[in-house]
Formats: sequence, C-alpha cells, structure tokens
Amino acid sequence: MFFYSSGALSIVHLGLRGPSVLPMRIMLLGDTHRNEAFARKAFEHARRLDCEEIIQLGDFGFGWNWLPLTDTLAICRFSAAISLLVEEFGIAFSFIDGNHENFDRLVDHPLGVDGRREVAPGVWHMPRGYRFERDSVSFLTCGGAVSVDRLARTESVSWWAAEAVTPADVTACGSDAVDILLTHDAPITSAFFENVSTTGYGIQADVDVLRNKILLETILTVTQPTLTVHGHVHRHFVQDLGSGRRMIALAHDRAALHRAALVLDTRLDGWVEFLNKPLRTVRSAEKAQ
Ligand SMILES: [Mn+2]
Repeated sequence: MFFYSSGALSIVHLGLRGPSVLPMRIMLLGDTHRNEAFARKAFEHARRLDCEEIIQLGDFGFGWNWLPLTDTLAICRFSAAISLLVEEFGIAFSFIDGNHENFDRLVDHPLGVDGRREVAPGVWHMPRGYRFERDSVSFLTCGGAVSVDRLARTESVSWWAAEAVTPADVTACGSDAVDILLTHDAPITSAFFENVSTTGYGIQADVDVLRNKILLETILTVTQPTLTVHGHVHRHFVQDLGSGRRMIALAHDRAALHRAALVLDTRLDGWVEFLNKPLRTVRSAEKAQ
C-alpha cells in the first residue's frame, strides 16, 4: 500500500492542468523546528534546484526565542534568520503552522490583503483554509496538530491550545476541489498509522490526536486533492491513495534534505514533476535528458 522512498529517481506526472504559463519550481519543506543551520541548508538546496519559493509545512518554530529591537519591541529570532535567508537567496518563503508555534504571538501579526500574515520581512504565515494558485495549480493549506506530550508542557510557554485543528478550520477550508493540499498533521488514512494504535501518552492524548486526524481527513474527502503533503511524523514516505491520488510525508530537520524536501515543478506542459532524490542524482538525470 505504501513504500519508503529509495532515494532513486522519482517523477510523478499528475496531469493537473493544461500547458504551462509560467515556469515555477516550489520546494515543500518538512518540520524545521527553528533549526537555523538546517534552514540555511534548505535554502541552498532550493537554490541548487532552481526553486523560486519555499513553503514549509509546520513546526516552523515561530516565537520561541526573541531578539529585542527596542525596550518594547522584539522579533522572533528564527523568523528573523529566515528573513535574512530570503533576502540573501532571493527565494520567497511561507510556512503553515504546526503544533510547536507560539500562537499567542502569531496572531499579533494581522492578515494581509492576500490572506497571509507577514511575521518578518518576506516571511509569511499561511493560515488554515488559505487557498492560492501557482502556475494554474491550486493549493489549500491547513496547519495544526496535537502535541501528544502536552502534559509535560506549560501553557503559553511550550504549549498553545490553538495548535489543534477545529471544525471552524475545516469550514474555512471550504468545499471547492483543490489540486494540492498542504497540512502539518497526517490525515487518518495515512499509512503511518497502520501499525500505530496508541500514542503512548494516555487515552486523552489518543482521543485528541484521532480527532485532529479525522478533521483533516474531512478536508481531504471534501476537496479531493490529487496530492496531499504533510509533515509532523518526521519521516518520509509516499502513499498511493488510488485513482491517481497520493499522500506524501516529509521528514524533519534531522533527516537528509532529499527526505525532508520535495520539489514541485510546473515547467513540463500539463504535468507536475516531483524531484525527491539526492542532488547528485538530479544532475545526472538532467544531463541524460
Ligand atoms: Mn515536529
């Protein structure tokens, strides 16, 4: 039913749309956990692969450490670091929320006219239910997940109630069909859970986790994405959902980049191509064409 990526050439033609209008490469990136060294490697990876934009899939690490700007004003250290990378590399950056974000401070940043919030110059948060298009491919985002170790955390210090997906979030996602759904948590049909029956953190954690995954599954069922990509489980795998639909899990900052990052390429007419392999393989594959 699913397989772990071998790291070999992996190109999937989804046939989402007609002829390409604008060449576009987007890198989707798994949990960054406010790891600045990993973020730099991710930007270097994106530049080598000619990506114009990075979209990070939650557990970005917003608002855990602050750099004071004035006596009354501070900026999230990791967001500031990403802002500098955006400027240095000239690559756009957005993230969806995971479960490890400071939601109290995230909502301090007002939503802009396009529906995102800018948390540092060039660093954008895509809220739950946010829809956008790139090169005629439609996207929908829904962050959020439940921290299984919530009881070991302190509210508003290391845990925020707003982490969990709510029925209102599902409503915000709407019912229009979408090509690509980006989430943090894995929907309940994820193969990751085939052999996992409990979180190991008690019945309440089990129930909360299950509820979150069912809410995400509702979005998937209603919007019928051809591709769903998520983070949270810290492992990479590709799952065939049948009828040409796929679900891909991206690994995290402690994994190799070809497992934590996925490139969507809309340059080929009528296709989206996924490059998910070490750079060396990419280069030799491109030469052979
Ligand atoms: Mn995580």
